[in-house]
Amino acid sequence: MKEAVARKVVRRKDYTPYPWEIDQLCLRFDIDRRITTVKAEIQFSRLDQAGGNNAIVLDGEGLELVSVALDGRPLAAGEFTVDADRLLIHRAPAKCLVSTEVRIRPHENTALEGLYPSGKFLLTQCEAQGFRKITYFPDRPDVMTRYEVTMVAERALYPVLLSNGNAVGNGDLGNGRHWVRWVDPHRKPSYLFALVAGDLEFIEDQFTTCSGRNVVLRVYVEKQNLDKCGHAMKSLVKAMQWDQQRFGLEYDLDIFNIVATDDFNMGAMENKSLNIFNSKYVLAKPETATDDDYQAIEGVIGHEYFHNWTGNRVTCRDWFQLTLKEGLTVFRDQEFTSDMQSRAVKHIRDVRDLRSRQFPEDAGPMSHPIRPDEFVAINNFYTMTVYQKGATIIRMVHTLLGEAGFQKGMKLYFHRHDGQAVTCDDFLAAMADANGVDLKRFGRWYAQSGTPEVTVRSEYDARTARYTLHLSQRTPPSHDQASKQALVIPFAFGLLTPQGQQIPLQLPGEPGPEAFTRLLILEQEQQSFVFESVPCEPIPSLLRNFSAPVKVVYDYAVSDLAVLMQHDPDAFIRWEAAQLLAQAEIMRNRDCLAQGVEMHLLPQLTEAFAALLGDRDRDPALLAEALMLPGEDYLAETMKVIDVDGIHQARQFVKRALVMALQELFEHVYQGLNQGGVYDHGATSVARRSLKNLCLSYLVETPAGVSLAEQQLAHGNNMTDTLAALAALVYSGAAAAEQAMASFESSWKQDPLVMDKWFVLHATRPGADTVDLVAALMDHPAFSLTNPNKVRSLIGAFALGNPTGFHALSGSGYRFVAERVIELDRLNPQAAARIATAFNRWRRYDSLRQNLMQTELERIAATENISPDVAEIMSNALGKL
Ligand code: 0A1
Ligand code: ZN
Repeated sequence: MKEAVARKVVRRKDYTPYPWEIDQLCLRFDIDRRITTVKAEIQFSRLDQAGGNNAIVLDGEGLELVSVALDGRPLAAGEFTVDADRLLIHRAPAKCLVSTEVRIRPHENTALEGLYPSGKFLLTQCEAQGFRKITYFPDRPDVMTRYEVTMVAERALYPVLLSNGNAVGNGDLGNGRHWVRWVDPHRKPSYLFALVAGDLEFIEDQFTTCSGRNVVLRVYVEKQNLDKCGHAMKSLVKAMQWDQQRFGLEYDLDIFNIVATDDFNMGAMENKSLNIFNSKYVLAKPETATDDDYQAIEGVIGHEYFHNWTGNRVTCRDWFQLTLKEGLTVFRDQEFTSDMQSRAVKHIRDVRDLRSRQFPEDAGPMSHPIRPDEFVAINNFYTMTVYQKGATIIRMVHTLLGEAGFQKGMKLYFHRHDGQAVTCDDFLAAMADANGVDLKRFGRWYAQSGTPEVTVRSEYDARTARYTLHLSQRTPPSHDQASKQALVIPFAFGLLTPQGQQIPLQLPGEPGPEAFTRLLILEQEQQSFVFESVPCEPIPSLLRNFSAPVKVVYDYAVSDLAVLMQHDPDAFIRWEAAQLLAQAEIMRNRDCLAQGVEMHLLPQLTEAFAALLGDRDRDPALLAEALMLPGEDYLAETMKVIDVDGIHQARQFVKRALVMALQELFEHVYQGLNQGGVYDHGATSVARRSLKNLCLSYLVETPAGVSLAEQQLAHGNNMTDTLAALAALVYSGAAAAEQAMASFESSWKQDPLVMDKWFVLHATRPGADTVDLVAALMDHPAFSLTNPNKVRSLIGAFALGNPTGFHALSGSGYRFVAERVIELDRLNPQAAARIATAFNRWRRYDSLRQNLMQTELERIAATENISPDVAEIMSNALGKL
């Protein structure tokens, strides 16, 4: 149901504390799919000494109020006011009990916030502001209290009744109904409340914490999925162990439950001891899940579990501080994955993701600092910036302080703030105080939006053997901030000889060289660094390990990139050099196209790729990353006016030309890795599969490669190989693709998560006519506009992951997506707003496309009753440069 509430701009500077403390909240749910009754008893104490009678303001949306009482006395009309988004009790004593009864209608809830149905069960989603759709309450993260929750329901339909904390009692009511009571001893904000009711089954394990607490671990799913929970459970145990070892953090209750649902707006939710997951991040078996799925499950399970300390025990004062818990928890889950898998591969993938999705966000109309200053719909701020850039900023703190210093800071943070709702400044203060350093200037990263550019110049004086590095920084103005300040940029740096040897680095005044990598701190607009005793004109190795979220501007000679790619000690730099070589070659060919010159491949890239493919000592997973051509979205960002078709054609050309030149090598590597055998998903096998399938993605451009893909499809015993072969066929436009897709569909039509992959492949097939297929697939029996996974896989993948389809010159892609945004907005504003961001970069295209997109933006914006979520995206996109 669409909200009737028109939201206004909320500003960080307007924060005021809630004037009441809440000692306890007792909830009683009478569960029914059509009408659920919620009774709440809230124990209030006034925080100031104001005495006398004060008003109490409670949030509430879409609730049918049955009664409200103060200290047991029903209130008469005139003693309270109810409007669309709150309940106001006019006069209340300094200590009082407010009792309310409301009715809600879960089966009408398609927004998937509050209490809603999924399959045959019911569940809740309260972050950020969903609790107010369940009962009247101060629904803000700085109001923390203890919860006692009683659920009553029909036993046959709802045998399992879960909430936060420990189950303390249950009983039968005789009439086919039963009840269960849960008490959570930890005070928590309302966004961490959860409830699940239905016919679910579970797998169980046990974990004994470092201080000897026995914890029961359960993963609840619908019956048909019981065979796909093992990996999630293993991941949970690993996460619990890792948090103890690396952060010294222990679990704090006797039970930890995970529930998987097919209907979820996001990845998962960290509700206290009752995590709720999109089934995409729980369910896996080799036949249905890819290696990437396995890794994502481990990462998301880790992420939600780690929130128990970074988010739940210490939470956010207000929603502007979202990155306090999210940036920090993403950093923690990245470290977890790095410790469990390959650190270098994880970092490279995160950088690729940041550059292709966060950098554009930071340069577009929704640009915001990791700690935003204002919002209309908070749900629009669960962004790449708050999460991924936020994590990179935590990573810089880690780089500056080192692991030991960072852990000291974390200890002090928990010591000071356990049980509190705090701010990003509190976090930085703990880090600074624990280490005796000043992070005030560093704190600008929280306040400033946009991606800084670091321009590099250098000179070498052979006579004095001195090398001078000049760094200057500039952050382009953004729509939200006209002028920018200099930031503290940790810039990891090294030098190589033209033969690829490392040069030890010595700064003036130092008795001798100290290291091969130096962490330079750029904090002024311009700074120069001199290195002594440099024996020859060196090659600079810039921003090793991607030590800051910046763009480096430096014009490398192609020959220098080849040296860096082969010899730099830093895996990120080797990868980056290969990417820069490929990027240069693609963009040069794009220019050829634009000038009507025939496209052609220069030998350097072929030589570089031949060297990579022939390198037997390299980790295959890293090789696969290096050989993957930069994505079209990333390349697009390098152009002033984005040439959608030119980029696509040039990238395709380079890919084909590479495999023509290196077919034997690609085949040799492919065959060497394609040895069949029993499937396992240990790190070595995963790495080998990733290189093998990367080779296949090139080879499929040749007739021989098409048959390899067909064979792999016929004989594959796992979804990684199957999907890679299928994708190769689809993206290369092979004639065999259609039949392969049809037979995949008939094998998997009953499995929603596998069908999502099938929808994505259809939706991302390049070409102006893909929109027709996408439109037709909306009628497919496996598709549903009310299911966010389906919407993301078909419409989202098309709008955000298919440049030549979405930006088709006829405008058909734009029109289709705009219509879906409008349609979806009536069901699920949060999901609609995400799709609507596909139009954000409209001003970066040619004038024809700009006009077409503007028309659609205006049409969406003018739609009657558009949600505040979509309205905010539209007004930013249209209003500001
Ligand atoms: N806190 C969750 C993300 C999340 C946010 C909003 C949701 O519903 C509107 C659901 C989940 C996380 O970081 O995993
Ligand atoms: Zn999170």
